[in-house]
Amino acid sequence: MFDKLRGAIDSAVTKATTKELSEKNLADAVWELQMVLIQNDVAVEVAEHICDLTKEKILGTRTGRLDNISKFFKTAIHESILEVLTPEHPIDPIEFATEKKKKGEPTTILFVGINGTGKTTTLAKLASVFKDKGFTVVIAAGDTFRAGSIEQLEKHAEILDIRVIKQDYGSDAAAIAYDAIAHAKARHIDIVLIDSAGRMQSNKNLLEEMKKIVRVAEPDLKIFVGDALAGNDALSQAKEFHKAIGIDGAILTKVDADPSGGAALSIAFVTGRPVIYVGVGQNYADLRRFDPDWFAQRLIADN
Ligand SMILES: Nc1nc2c(ncn2[C@@H]2O[C@H](COP(=O)(O)OP(=O)(O)O)[C@@H](O)[C@H]2O)c(=O)[nH]1
Ligand SMILES: [Mg+2]
Repeated sequence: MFDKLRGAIDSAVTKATTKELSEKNLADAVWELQMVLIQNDVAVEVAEHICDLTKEKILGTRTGRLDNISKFFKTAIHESILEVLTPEHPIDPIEFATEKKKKGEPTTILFVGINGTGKTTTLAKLASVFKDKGFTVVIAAGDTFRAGSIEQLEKHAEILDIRVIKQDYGSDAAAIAYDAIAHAKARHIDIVLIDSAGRMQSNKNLLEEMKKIVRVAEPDLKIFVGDALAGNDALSQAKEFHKAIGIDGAILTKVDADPSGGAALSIAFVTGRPVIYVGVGQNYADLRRFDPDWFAQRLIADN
């Protein structure tokens, strides 16, 4: 995972630190770093920010002698990446749901994102996580748009032994979400997971419909699902959804396909919302908590 970006950072560091780390060499090194970040799907503004932080850290801790320049440089990059990724408002859906359960209220989570990014699969993975932790779950079949989407959800629900609240194709997704929440309240079900249709972020009508779901269902958490392989497109999608409905966090899928990892950095920085999980495969168990420190460490090879 993320081997490409790690390799690129490593070669930038090596190139930069074979020389003495003078002011001029430092500027070159940071420039090199910025280039490899951008080449690996880190948005330009984010790459610039990371490089500024890295430079500050190096200049700030500069001693007369730099014995291990490479290690020093890597530490500065590591800290900078961590700073970009550490959210102001971290969320743990499990903790969140535990608190709401204590108050006797269901936790409602809406999944948004464009077609094929992995919303439905991710919803099913999270349903499985909640079930394993002893929560009861109901699913709202909010994608009434794409042919086969309700059946896809029902197949997951059958395997996971979870009820699906649905209506016909073409029905109002907001009404279905509302019904599912009412169902959860009446039956004391802990978690309501709301699927939604794949919306092109450029499609105004569909974004309006998304806003309607949020207005009617008032979900506790709105999670953007982005495809890590989409790189900078995933970032522009996240921006659009964030602007339209205000997301609380993101889940990045298909990270098992060894993408550069740049999208994770960009989405966290630009939306100011954390990446909560990453999808690492097609099975229910293939969902991992996203840990900024783990990610930052992975990006900095320690040879
Ligand atoms: N390799 C891999 N495939 C995934 C992952 N998440 C989803 N997929 C696949 O991506 C495709 C689209 O997923 P789906 O949930 O239908 O996307 P949706 O249109 O956003 O609901 C399916 O073939 C999934 O199996 C992941 O983390 N890794
Ligand atoms: Mg779907």
